[in-house]
This record gives sequence, C-alpha cells and structure tokens, in this order.
Amino acid sequence: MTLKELRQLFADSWQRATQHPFLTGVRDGTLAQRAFEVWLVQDYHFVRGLLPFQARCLALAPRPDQPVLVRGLGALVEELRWFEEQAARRCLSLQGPVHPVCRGYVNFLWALSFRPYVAQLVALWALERIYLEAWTHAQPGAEPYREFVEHWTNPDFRGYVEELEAAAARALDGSTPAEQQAAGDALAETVGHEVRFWDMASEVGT
Ligand code: MP5
Repeated sequence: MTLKELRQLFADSWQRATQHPFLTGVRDGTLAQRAFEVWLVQDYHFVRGLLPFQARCLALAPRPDQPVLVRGLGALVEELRWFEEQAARRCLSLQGPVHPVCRGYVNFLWALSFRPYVAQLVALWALERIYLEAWTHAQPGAEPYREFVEHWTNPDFRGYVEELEAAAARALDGSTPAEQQAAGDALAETVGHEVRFWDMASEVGT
C-alpha cells in the first residue's frame, strides 16, 4: 500500500483537520483572539512533546532517514524559541496547565515510540503534512495571524515535509502487512488528534 492510498482511507477526517473553521477564522480574521491564544500556548506544549518523540524516532532511523530527522529536530528547537517569543509578545504564560486534548496527543506519541518505525514515520509525516495543508488553507491570513500562516507555508517547510514524505514512502514500501496495519492505525489516530486539537482551541477560546 502506498502513502497516497493510506491517506485516502482517512480522506474525510483529513479534510476536517486541514479545513477546520479555526483556519477559516485565521484567514478571514473572525477567529476569537482568545481561541488563537489557547491554540498558541497548547501548541507550544505539543511541540515540547513532539521533540522527544522525534528524537526517539531518530534513534531507530535507517541511515538514509537520518538527515531529515536531524534537520527536523533542529527546527523544533528553533520553533520552541519562536513560540516563547510569540507568547512573551502577547503576555501569555507558558507555565499554565496542559489541556487534556494536548496531553492525550503527546501521550499517543509516547506510546507510538513502542510501535514499528514505519508507524512512527507515517504519523510524523501526517502531522507535518496536515499543518502544511491547514495553514495553506488559511492563506494569506488576517493581519494578526499572518506570521503564523507564513511559518507553516514557506518553501523551506514545504521541502521538509516532502523529504519526510519520501522517507515515509520508503519505510512503507519495505514493510510487512502487520507493519502496514500499524501505520494505518497510527495515521487514523494522528488525524483524529489533529481535528480534536483545533476543536479544543475553538471551544476553550470562545
Ligand atoms: C504540528 C504542530 C506541526 N505544531 N501542532 C500540531 C497540533 N500538529 C502538528 O509540527 P511542527 O513541528 O510545529 O511543524
């Protein structure tokens, strides 16, 4: 099974994850400021959890996948600094509680570390690909949010997602039926977590 075929199995929830009302609100400026702030703080917590997941993934990676995973880890460290700057500019505390939806997503990534490498890589590709498509949907973004739209739509980020896609496709290509099943399960769960993350920010912030 190819990555494209796998993704097609979850086309409906993929669309909900990439065309959520939160993103339409970013595009036309109707998103409540509080919803955006909730998302920003929780996404910081998410990225803090994503980094160790990706580091564990790197530990398992075959030689050809090492460069893209190392590149991504460097970008995550830089992104955390960027989030801290964004939060400070808006006087938002990053010390507050982690929302159960965010915690559930990070816990899922932790558990995924004990599943086959291909499942981990497919999930990593999916969560990055969803962010690329989601923020592309929000383009160009209303003024207060434009910098965020640019952050996840710039050519560098697109190139990173394409490299991850190639690595995930290679892993899937050489996988057993049981590993393909694990990859499909991981993909379904990842897309579900992405939808719930936007729902959470929209609900808590309004
Ligand atoms: C990403 C993210 C993309 N920041 N938050 C969620 C909930 N899903 C995906 O990850 P990155 O590393 O910020 O591009």
